[in-house]
Amino acid sequence: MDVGTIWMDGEFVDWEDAQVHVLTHGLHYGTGVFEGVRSYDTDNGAAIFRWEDHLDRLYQSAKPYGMEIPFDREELTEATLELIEREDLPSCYIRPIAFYGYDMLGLNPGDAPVKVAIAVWPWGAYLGEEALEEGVDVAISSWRKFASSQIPTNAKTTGPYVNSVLASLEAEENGYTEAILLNKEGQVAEGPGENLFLVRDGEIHTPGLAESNLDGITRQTVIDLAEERGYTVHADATISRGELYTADELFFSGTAAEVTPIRSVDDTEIGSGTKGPVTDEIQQAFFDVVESGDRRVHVVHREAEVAAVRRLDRLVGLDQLDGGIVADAEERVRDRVAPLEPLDGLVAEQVAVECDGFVEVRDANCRVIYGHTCPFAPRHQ
Ligand code: PPE
Repeated sequence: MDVGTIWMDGEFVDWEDAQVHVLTHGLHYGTGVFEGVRSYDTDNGAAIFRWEDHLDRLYQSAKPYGMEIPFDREELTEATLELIEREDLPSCYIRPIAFYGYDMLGLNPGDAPVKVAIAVWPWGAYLGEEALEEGVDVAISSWRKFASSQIPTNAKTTGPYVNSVLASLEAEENGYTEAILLNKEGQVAEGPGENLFLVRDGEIHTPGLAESNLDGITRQTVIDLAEERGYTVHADATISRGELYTADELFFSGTAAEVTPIRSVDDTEIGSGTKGPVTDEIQQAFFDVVESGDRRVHVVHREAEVAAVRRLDRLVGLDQLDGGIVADAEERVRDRVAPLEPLDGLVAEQVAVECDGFVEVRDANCRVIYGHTCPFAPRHQ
């Protein structure tokens, strides 16, 4: 991996120094939680897609394990932005991980320190560039997805990923690109690293979260995009194995996999055996959103943010900018971002506007140059 710097426990360290002790709790018992996030290179600079939601899930994943992540959202955000800048990787995959380090071995992590690291690296199409167009050949795994009564399936925990590893290995050994796992009851759960969608008679179905799958952020994005386009989406579906073979279309969703069509299951061709029209439309909509850097993407672009902060103290006519957006925004934005850079009295050629659920930075012509969400409003600001 051609990466120079990794952020670890509050510091930027060289690749070769990002090490842990061999008696690390997380290594022995899989007691770590992690995220997979993508940043896209957009006209507005590096845009980390739904970063706030990934942070939410990281902190939530830690809860069942009694793990207190000793860094707050701002610190992890700053570290990630700095890494992207240092590595000059506006388009990259981001891997934050928190795990129990070494104290004493034994199942209960007790006083083991919580270690945190973030790495960024270039990662192209997860299942291959061609897969995005042609679709992938998948097989039903003989391994079942672990049930949420055994291990929380809404947490992204390192250890349980051995389940996904087994399914992936088996699929590849048998000549398939990817697997689909059924849950304990024998219904469709998800892929080893993807959620699954089925199209039938123009309607879209995806296994509900009670089917022991991860609450995928891309899954929710796909649901939103499909509903916006007028599709009926059954997001609480129970899907039987048999329904897969007779589907009009199937596709995977995930941060790494993005929106990848499935062209066959167990050597049975799905629909026309290539990317179907609904998958195509959703895939297009997905890439439009993540690559455009528009307000529906959580754009986190340091240069723009810092520039905006610098110019805030000369803010004028704020409420005229966007049809009466709140006039007290100046104060709130100042509170939120002031620690990044001291205000230094530059001319107000850019302004920042914050109102319920989003932050925008506009240039002198009111063009949005930095935006934080809209339909996918972050739950935290
Ligand atoms: N299910 C599983 C089991 C899963 O690991 C992922 C993400 C998803 C669904 C989709 O979730 P989301 O990314 O929030 O839409 N898998 C990550 C890890 C892939 C890997 O090989 O590592 C990812 O896509 O980043």
